[in-house]
Amino acid sequence: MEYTAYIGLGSNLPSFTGGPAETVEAAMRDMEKLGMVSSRSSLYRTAPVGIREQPEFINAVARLETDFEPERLLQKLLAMERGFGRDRRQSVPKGPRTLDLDLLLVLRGDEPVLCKSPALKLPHPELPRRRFVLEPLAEIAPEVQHPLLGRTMRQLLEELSSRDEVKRL
Ligand code: PH2
Ligand code: MG
Ligand code: MG
Repeated sequence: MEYTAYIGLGSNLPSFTGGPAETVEAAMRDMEKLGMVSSRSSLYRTAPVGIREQPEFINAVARLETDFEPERLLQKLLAMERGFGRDRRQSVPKGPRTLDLDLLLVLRGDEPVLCKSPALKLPHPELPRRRFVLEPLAEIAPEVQHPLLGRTMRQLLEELSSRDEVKRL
């Protein structure tokens, strides 16, 4: 398939499938509709970053092989979020959500896709700062390079100063 996409999953509210862990598991299975999930991280229980007064998150990362180009894939992921009950009109940015699917990094063959449109930034600008992303990402893609920083995911994790609480389940 043409693209390899690393997708961050997050949930801190229940959905029709169950609690956040069940929701993330169900979303991983649902992603098979968009291509082939060729790798997935463990689940991580993580302390909320940004707005601290909200429930703990379950986070994970999946690697998806897909023929959808990144903007199209993003539309598909946003539709999946809605399918799990997320309503962006009635929620606070960075606040509690049933399902968050973030495009972190996309490769076309071996070449990273760079994107700076209002709707989509690739690689995800927050990736190097977020332990709840880097822990699961480094678990499945330790040697993958960040295309702008020239550091592998393992190195970015090692160099991360934030000590946000992240527990592998
Ligand atoms: N997502 C946010 C804001 N804060 N904190 C954790 N632990 N996990 C998340 O996925 C998360 C967050 C906005 O997308
Ligand atoms: Mg997010
Ligand atoms: Mg998001």
